[in-house]
Amino acid sequence: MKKIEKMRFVVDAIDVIDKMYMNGWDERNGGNFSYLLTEEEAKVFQKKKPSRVLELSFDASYLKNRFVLVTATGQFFRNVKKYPEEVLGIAKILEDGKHIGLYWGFKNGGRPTSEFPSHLLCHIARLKKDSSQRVVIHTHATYTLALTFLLPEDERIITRTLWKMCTECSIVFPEGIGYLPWELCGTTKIGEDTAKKMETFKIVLWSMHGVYSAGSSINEAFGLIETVEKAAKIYCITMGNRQREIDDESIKELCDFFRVDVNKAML
Ligand code: 2HA
Ligand code: ZN
Repeated sequence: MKKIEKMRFVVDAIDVIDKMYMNGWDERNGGNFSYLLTEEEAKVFQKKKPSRVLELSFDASYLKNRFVLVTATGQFFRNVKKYPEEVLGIAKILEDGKHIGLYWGFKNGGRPTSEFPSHLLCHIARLKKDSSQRVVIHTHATYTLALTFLLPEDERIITRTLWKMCTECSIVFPEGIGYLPWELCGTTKIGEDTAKKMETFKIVLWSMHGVYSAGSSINEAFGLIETVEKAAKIYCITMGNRQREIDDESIKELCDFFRVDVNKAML
């Protein structure tokens, strides 16, 4: 049998987690990641028994019998290449939706990230919209985080500001960007609030903390954060000195040409 850490989805997860660390986004144990396995990928684990069973603080029965690759609580992204079985693990949401079984990783008594409620609740919200959605990433992307100190707490203003910084933004996230005012992290409540935003947006800012993104693949979820981070960086480095920005007419023209359904409420 192929070693679990050599399976392609694990290799891709390790690669993107390391990349986020190298980007300077995930200091210490900052950030977390989750990926729902396909049926094919889950086959390896189907007949196995979990090494441990843990209780969940919320109902995840919508995801019952699904396997998820997720970062472990307290672990540092910096170590993912060297110690994948400590930084990552694979869990199954059990039949009752209230427990998970652990199948791989979570070495030395590890357990899923403190933000597991946000991850699973976001997966549920996104899956209800689109059955291809499988990845949720939380990271402390530097300029994106900085943006939450600079702009009013208004999704329309934040969305428009980003759309106007890079030509590709309105095409990559035409529904706009969600925003949550500061609240305590690691709770089921912030998970529910983030998931509510994910009913509309694929990307949600957590004020003075970081960002959550969802996608149908690791490339999509990560690419979305990269795009927002680039726009936030352009906003920050041109602050006080901008001679122009992309206007509303150009945004409409772009969305027409590339046939994307732009969120009219943001225009
Ligand atoms: O797990 O980023 O939001 C570390 C965090 C919590
Ligand atoms: Zn965080």
